[in-house]
Amino acid sequence: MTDELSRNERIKEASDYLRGTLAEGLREEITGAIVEDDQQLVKFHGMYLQDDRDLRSERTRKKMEKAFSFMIRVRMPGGVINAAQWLALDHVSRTYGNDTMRLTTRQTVQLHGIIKSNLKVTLKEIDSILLDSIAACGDVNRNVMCGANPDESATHAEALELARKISAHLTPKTPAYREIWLDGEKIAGGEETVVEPIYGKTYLPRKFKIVVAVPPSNDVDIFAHDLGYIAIRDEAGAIIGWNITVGGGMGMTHGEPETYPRTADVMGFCLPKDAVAIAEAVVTVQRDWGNRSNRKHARLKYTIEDRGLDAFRTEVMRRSGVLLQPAKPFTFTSTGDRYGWSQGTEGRGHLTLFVENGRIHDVKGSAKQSAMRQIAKLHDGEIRITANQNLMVANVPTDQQAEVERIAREAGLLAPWSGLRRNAMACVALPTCGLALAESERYLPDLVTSLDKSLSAHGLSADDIVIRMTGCPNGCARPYVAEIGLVGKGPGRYNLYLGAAYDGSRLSKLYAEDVEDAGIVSALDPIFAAYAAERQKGERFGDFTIRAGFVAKTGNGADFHKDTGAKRAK
Ligand code: SRM
Ligand code: SF4
Repeated sequence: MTDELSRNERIKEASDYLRGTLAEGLREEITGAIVEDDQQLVKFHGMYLQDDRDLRSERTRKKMEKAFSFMIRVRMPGGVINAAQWLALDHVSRTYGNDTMRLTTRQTVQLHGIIKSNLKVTLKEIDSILLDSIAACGDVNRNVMCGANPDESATHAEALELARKISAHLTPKTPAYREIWLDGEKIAGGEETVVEPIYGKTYLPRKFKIVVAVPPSNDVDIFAHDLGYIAIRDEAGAIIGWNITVGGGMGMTHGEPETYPRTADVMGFCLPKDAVAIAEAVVTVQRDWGNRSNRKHARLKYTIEDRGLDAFRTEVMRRSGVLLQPAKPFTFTSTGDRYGWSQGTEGRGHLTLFVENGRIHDVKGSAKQSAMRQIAKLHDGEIRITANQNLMVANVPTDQQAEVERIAREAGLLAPWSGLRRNAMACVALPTCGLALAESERYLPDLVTSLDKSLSAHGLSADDIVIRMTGCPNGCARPYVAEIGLVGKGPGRYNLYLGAAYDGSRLSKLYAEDVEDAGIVSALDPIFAAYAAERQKGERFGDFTIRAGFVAKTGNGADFHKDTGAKRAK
């Protein structure tokens, strides 16, 4: 491995705190794109340059430029917004976007299809509702997630407060966003320490992700993230501190075993007053220790594998001045959402809705976007986005509950009967994702319909089984911590992974490679049959596939690629 800095490092260094030539590029009318270096920088402002891949070959044939547009990802700590903010995002998506809103696996909204000339007006509207897209992408701390569990209102409020504090503390301080997108006045550059006291000029070696979880729900999939906080409560239910997890991540590359998903380690316990200091120390250690020459080895998970957890913990304690205590016991039970109504305080209720793969739009027979608009006009409380690409209408007064439920039911937003569909997630993939090797969001719903026939034949239709699909191995729907993981290998072909834990604490293992889409049901049907016939009381599907010998148990990290260990014939 060479120590030469990666190209992205040079782009960041030369960017004058993320300005690059973005302002000039926006004025360039001859193309719908921006220059390559700015394509990297614009991510730090929460945007990606994309093109419609369905139109690529036709446009190439006609010698036309690709159908370029931008995706904007809003920053929304804990996924919580109010109804007025929802309505504004809905308006923006229909006025400047492609008439859809996409709820993401990290509790926010993506707007797709915004052409270059509409970027500023869109971001100004977003700014007017006190939201922004700063650091929603790029080599910085991203949207901080927080468990959405509706049954734990008081604890949720505390967890959300921590998520918001960490988000505010780690948001880049460069004025570039305001200058470029909101026509703010140019503020003269200063010394590095003044402009970005935490990140410095070259920010982090790679993206960085933080979550806050409230057991027993692991709805945020804490073990898939760089840094996590697990709420530890006393007998009365009050939070007495946080267990800290570090070094989780999903991304890998097919055929490159030195890249792998990894579940986070529990590093210790801290008191509430020290939680933000720990976040800053973890981030700065990664800033200084992370690999800046090889972007495929730059995430915190590799820093921890290379340096060891003990050395990392010692350095975090040294920098923060916090003495981490041994981790306290905790139990997670599931990663899914708790659908339907749950009771909040003061007679208010929370309704968790099912949004298939997070896509909010109006199509024939299902007007989800219009329905959500109606709900947001009726309801003056919160709307929460969950880490499972779902929505919660929170704090609904008793007299509005029946009407909210009626609107949701008519739009198909109530949870379905199928245990598989209730626990399914797919990443965006085609046509907007430039890295997709196979379909995901547009294919998983049909696959679930086919798998449901098989499950139903074995009497398993209502069983909660977690299935996740991604169009490439980057893992945006966290497929390696799903009981059934399908990862795109090429058009119509997927790798099938089995054996992850239902509570999100264990990675899966490769069961079958390069399965054609038509073969997925026949690969899984005999395993469903065996599960129905042989499972022990309460045994989860992921645990069963290991005990029954379909795959070996994955320990951690590099172990992921080791022998599948299958003892049972396919
Ligand atoms: Fe992701 C890149 C979509 C969550 C790992 N991800 C992308 C890009 C931006 C493609 C690109 O770089 O050009 C995708 C845009 C598709 C599109 O058209 O919208 C994309 N990622 C998504 C979303 C929208 C998937 C979804 O269906 O919800 C999620 C947005 C989250 C958010 O709101 O911030 C999303 N991405 C994730 C997650 C899950 C998570 O964070 O909990 C992961 C795995 C966890 C992790 O980071 O390890 C993830 N995305 C990646 C990676 C691989 C990173 C790595 O370490 O190797 C890439 C590619 C990269 O960074 O080079 C990527
Ligand atoms: Fe795109 Fe791959 Fe992420 Fe899916 S997993 S959205 S295909 S980068």
